[in-house]
Amino acid sequence: QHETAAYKQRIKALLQQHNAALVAHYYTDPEIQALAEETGGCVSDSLEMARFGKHHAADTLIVAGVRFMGETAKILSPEKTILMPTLEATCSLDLGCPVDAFSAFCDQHPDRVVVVYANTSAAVKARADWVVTSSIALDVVDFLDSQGKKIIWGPDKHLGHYVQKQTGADMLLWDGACIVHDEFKAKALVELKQQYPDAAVLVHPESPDSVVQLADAVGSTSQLIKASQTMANQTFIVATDKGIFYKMQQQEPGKTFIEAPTGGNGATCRSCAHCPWMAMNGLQAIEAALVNKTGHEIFVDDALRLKALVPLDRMLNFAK
Ligand code: CIZ
Ligand code: SF4
Repeated sequence: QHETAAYKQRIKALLQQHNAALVAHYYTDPEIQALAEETGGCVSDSLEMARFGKHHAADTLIVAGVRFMGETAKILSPEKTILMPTLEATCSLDLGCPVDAFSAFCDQHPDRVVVVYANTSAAVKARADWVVTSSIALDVVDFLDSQGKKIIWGPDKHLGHYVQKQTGADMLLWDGACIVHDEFKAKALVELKQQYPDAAVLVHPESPDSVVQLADAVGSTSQLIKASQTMANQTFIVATDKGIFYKMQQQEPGKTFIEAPTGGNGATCRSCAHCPWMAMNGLQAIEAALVNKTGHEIFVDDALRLKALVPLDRMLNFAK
C-alpha cells in the first residue's frame, strides 16, 4: 500500500515534468485506471483512447493498454512521443493476423471491401479500407451493406459472426479470436443464471455465439458500461475482461457485478477473464517508461503510417 502510494506520487511528478498524459483502457488494473483519472488522463475503450490522445495538448502520451493502441496513437499523433509501459503487451487478435497471410487473403477477393478491427498491427490497417472498433462495427458494416458492398472482415471471427448476423451483410471472416473472450462458456453461464434469476447478462461480442445468445445486452466496453447504468437490474453477470468492473462499480456502487464463467466443469482457462497483456501495465512499468523512454517508445514507419491513417481517419470521421 505504502509502496503503491510512493509509485503514484513519483509518476504524477514525472507526468507533469514531461507534459505527459496517461491514457488507460478499461481492461487495465483498477489502480492504473484510478491513476489515469486522478491525473487528468482518460480511461476508455480503444476508440475514445484514440480520440482523446489526438486532441490532447500533451507532448507525450503514455498508453496503458496493448500495442495496437500505442500504434494507433502514433499514427494519429506523429508529433507526439508515444510511450507504453511495455512494448511486449500484444493481443491474440493482432498475433493471429500476420500481414502477409491477411494480405494474400484480401488479394484473392479483390471485389470485397476490407474492414479490420482496431486490434491489428499498423501493417494490417494499412492494407484495409476501413478500421472499426466494436463500438461502431455494426454501424459501419450496415452502411457498407446499404451501398451494396461485400466485405472481408478480420481478425475476430466471433465479432465478425455477430456483425454478420445483425446486419445481414455478405462477409468473409478471418479466423481469429481473443483468448480472453473465447473462454466464456455458455453451459456454465446457464447454470449461473439459474443461481441469479434477476441478473442481467452483459456480453462483449468477441465472445462465442453460444454466449452472445444468452445475453440481455451485447456491446462494446463503453456500451456495456452504459447498459449497466440504464438497465433496472441490480445484479449483472458480465462476459468481458474483469478490468471493466472498476468503472461499472464506480458508476453504480449499489449494484452487484459478477464475472461470467470461463471454463465449465472445472476446466482451466488460459486467461480467466483478464487479458494477460493488459495486466502487464503496472505502476512500475509506467514509471520505467517515463524515466527511461528507450525500449518503451512506439515508432511507426512513415510510409506505413500514412497508409494506415486513411482507414483510421475514415472511422473517426464516420463516428462523428
Ligand atoms: O478486447 C479489446 O481489446 C477491446 C474491447 C478493445 C476496445 O475496442 O476497447
Ligand atoms: Fe486482445 Fe483480447 Fe486482450 Fe483485448 S482482451 S487486447 S482482444 S487479447
